[in-house]
Amino acid sequence: QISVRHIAPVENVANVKKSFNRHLHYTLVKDRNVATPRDYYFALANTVKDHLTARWIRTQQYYYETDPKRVYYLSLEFYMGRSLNNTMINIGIQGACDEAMYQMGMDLEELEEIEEDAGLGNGGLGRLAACFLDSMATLGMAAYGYGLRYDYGIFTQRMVNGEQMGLDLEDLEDMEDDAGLGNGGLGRLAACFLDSMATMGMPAYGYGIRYEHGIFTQIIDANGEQVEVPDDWLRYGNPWEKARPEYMIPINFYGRTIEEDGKRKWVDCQTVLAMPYDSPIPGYNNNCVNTMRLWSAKSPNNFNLRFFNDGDYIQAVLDRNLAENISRVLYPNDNSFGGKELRLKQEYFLCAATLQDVVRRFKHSKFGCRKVARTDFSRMPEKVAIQLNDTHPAMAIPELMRILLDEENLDWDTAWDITNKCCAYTNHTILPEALERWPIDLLERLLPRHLEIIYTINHNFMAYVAERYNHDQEKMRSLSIVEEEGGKRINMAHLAIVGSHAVNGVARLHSELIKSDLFYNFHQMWPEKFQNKTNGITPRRWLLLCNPALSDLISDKIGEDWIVHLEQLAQLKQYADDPNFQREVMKVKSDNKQKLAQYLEEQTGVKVNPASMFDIQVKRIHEYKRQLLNVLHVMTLYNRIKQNPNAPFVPRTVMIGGKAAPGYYMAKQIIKLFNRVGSVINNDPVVGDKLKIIFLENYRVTYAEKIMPGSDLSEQISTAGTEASGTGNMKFMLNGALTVGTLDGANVEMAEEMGHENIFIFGMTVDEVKSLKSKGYDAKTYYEKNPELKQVIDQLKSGYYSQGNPDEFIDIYNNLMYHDIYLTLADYDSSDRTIADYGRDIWGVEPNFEKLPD
Ligand code: DL6
Repeated sequence: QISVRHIAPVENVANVKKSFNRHLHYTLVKDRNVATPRDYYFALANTVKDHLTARWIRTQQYYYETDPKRVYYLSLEFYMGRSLNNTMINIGIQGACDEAMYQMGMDLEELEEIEEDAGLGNGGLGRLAACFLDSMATLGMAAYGYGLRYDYGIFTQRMVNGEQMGLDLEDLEDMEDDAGLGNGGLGRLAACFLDSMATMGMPAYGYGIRYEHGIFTQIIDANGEQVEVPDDWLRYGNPWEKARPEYMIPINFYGRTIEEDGKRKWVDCQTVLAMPYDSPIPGYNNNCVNTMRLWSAKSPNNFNLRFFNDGDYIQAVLDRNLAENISRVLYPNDNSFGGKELRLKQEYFLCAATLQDVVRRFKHSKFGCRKVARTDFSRMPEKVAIQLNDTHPAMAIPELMRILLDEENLDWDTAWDITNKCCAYTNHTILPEALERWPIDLLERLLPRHLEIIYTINHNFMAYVAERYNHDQEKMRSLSIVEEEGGKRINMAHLAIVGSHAVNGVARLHSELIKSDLFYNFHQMWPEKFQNKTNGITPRRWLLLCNPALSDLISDKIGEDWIVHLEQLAQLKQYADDPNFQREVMKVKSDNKQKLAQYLEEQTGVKVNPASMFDIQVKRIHEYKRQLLNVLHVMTLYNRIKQNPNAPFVPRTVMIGGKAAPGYYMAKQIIKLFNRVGSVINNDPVVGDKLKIIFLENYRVTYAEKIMPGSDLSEQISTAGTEASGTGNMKFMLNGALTVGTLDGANVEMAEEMGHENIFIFGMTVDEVKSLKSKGYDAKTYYEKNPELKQVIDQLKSGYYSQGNPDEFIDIYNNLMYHDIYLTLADYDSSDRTIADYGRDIWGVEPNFEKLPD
């Protein structure tokens, strides 16, 4: 489905066809007799890339000539998804490509489906980085995304019972249906005899009946558990990237520091090479093409010299893998700090490679000059902005210091001033378990020179704090970059704040919480550093690309400026009461739901009623996001249907999708519970079409593009104060879904923007959460007060959804009842709370919890 607003000029279509055929022959070395759909996809991707290349080179030349301030967005994650459709749209050739494929007997959408997602991210933080690249290119900024080119992105999620294999011969064999025209031994004996008679060359015939239906199929209910399959996204090659081996950069690890001629030196290091791969980032309709540069680790030829010297050549070659493991795989943790040495290597590898590039570009960029053109580093902040996407790339601060001090020979104060003015830090979470705190002994081994620099930064900073706060020890302890409790560690957020000139949160509420709680003392000291930058999403991918029918309808009414100036959507207000427009909008939604229903049936086998309300929660599975609250709600709806099957009920299809971090037991239990609840409800004839439960397996960027346009209800139900912003909430909203949500993250601003009458806000506010926690939250009181809640909790405990096995979900039960820091039960009957508030504050009526006599 593509936009039908523009007719492609014939010559463009002819060009696309010509270029496509040329690539099929000369790039893929295939003709139409042997080419596979994947070859066609690659031929088309290369064709589209051809259209980008001149713009890409010209943009970079333009930057080189005009020498604008460069923005460097450093991120361990770029969750890009697919590029083909986005590129075609942004450079305005989607119509021509569609027509060309059609004329050659192919379907553009089918080819698009062949592209692997570039899944180099976990969730919101990585997708935000990808959206920002699109926006920076569209706004004509000289921006670069710098990250890692992981060989394996975020794992593929499968729901299985037991072992899961990759696609192999056995899998394919399994796809063949059994000819099951027998009951057991007797029938199988007959089949064996046929084989034997044929093998013995007997002129034999088996005669029987061609039953329409053979022996019934027994469906063993899958366990509903997540297993992880590696995401080998580069297996067939990546048509969008360009390797640049000529710009490979050495990166050092380990070793020791010495003093030489009055200067610190880092010596005896192990070196790994960083190889850049560049991908184009086209702006929308502005001919600007920026660069995302991802680094891949390459072993140097002299890696493991010791083995070479011992003559163990084979071992030395095999060990090259060890160095290259640095960029092997994305750590699949979202909002949690794993603390692994390899992860620290990844973080430093990105920072060191990127900063060498940044400094080189700074020195060399001046009116096309090949020689070193700039030596005055004090001007660096005029030309360089480095944005740290969370603390993951915070080693950029000591690394930039190291380069300026040890390699460029600047004095400490000048180097510190430059570093501070260039760097800025975005915080994406206040969850304590996500905050990075690297143990000193690890840093000392891996990056000894950087630890020295961090110590000096902290020493100077502590001197400042001491002077400012009259040597207040408690203040000094709470602000220090070096933490002493529970083993010495470096608090990376503190390092990032001290080393940056700006610190921002990602939604108004979150930015306030940073100031009042997480970084309270820092804010007291440096209020001017703290800012808010509420997250956003690119309307190109999240409306224009994924929902062409709605985009066309909008453009027909208000023109196309909204694609770059989203605030223009407000013009649609004038049509809000127009019945024709309403009908057209509803028609688009219903077509999108139809399409989604069909896709879901193909994927899951569950028949979905497209007229039911599509109630969707898609995001990483995490206790704070409270998918469990959603599950409890589903269980409640089920009980209500069972109790009164003939009562009127708005049919609902409840969908949850998202990956659990592989080591996150509770998140995996939640997935399992949802699937178990689903298999009970979906197979209960009393329920029929009224309620269907679907787990959306392997939720990712591409899946989100299919889901958002067909959504009715968007679930954004985190405990107030825990979700920094959320961006899925915005994607749903842009596609016309209503939101049921707590006053958390960006929901707060969304509610203001759309008006509280257009959003279902429920649950505790941040202040209510705080006061409940300080009073002491006791889940039992909620459980005892609400009979519906009691029923679902009892069912959870009794094995109602686990074939009578009470142990299966006992950990969820115990967690909900005794250790739930996310206060799930307190928000369960939130409509009761709302009514109680109305009663007290407006109607003057107190709620009464006395049971009336039977
Ligand atoms: O800012 C992007 C995104 C927010 O929308 C989510 O609310 C937040 O949970 C997420 N944060 C992380 C934190 N990871 N670390 N560190 O992913 O950021």
